[in-house]
Amino acid sequence: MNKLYYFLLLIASLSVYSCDVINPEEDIPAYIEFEDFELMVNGGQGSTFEKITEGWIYVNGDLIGAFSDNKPFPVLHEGTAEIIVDPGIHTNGISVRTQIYPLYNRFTAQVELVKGQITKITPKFSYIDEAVFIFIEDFSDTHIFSVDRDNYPETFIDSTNIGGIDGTAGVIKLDANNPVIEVASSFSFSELPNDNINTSFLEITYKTDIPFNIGLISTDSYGLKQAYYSHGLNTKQEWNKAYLDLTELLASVDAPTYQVSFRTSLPSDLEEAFIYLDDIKLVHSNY
Ligand SMILES: [Ca+2]
Ligand SMILES: [Ca+2]
Repeated sequence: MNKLYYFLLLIASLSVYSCDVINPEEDIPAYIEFEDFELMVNGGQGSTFEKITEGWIYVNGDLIGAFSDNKPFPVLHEGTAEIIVDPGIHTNGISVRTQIYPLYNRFTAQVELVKGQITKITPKFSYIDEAVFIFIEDFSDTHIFSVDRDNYPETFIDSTNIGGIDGTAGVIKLDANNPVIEVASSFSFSELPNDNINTSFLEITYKTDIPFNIGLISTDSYGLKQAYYSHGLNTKQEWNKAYLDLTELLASVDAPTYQVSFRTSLPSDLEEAFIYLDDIKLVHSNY
């Protein structure tokens, strides 16, 4: 018994000793936690509502990884550190397609990191200086989505004051008598890049009872129109924001002008459905 006791004591003291060797004090990590991500806007850039899902963080030049908010993560740095955070989004509303949003600036800051402690930060992003806004539709006045392309005059985008994210919102109502909508912008836009280098995004804030499609209607030099419904968004009961990447579509179609359009139809198992839209921004870079 005594022998066993001393043997265990020896093991215990050895393991304490070896812990000190294997895990020297320097290896206790400091933690960083994103409390939130915020968008700052200037006049003419629409609302501050964003859907930044991850921050891609560098600490003193080392890429640590991509982290969502309210989840502390360890970093093996301490003291004053330079951090850079790039804004991660789910491109086209699809969670498996994460990328850094090219139209927002990266966030830089100096932070104090302390071993065993969580440093909380709220990265604040803004649009890059090279961002060009083709239009912003906030539904505060007569809106641009007035071209009715379906055979149902009763389906259109109306305005509503339902608790939106930014005042008045647009609303589409479908029911059994009026089950289809296809609307396009009354303006055609010609200044969109087709070089596949500058990026073009349609940002859209929405909540919807049913999936709907979003796309572009091109008009070629002979005046012929062609619809490309390149994107779809699924049912969302809470306000959500999607960043729809139009860059490749614009490069492949390469038409002189485009309208932005929406379409959907009522599924047969529903009696009615509502789609709410707001803060729609067509924005591209211009390097
Ligand atoms: Ca609004
Ligand atoms: Ca209609």
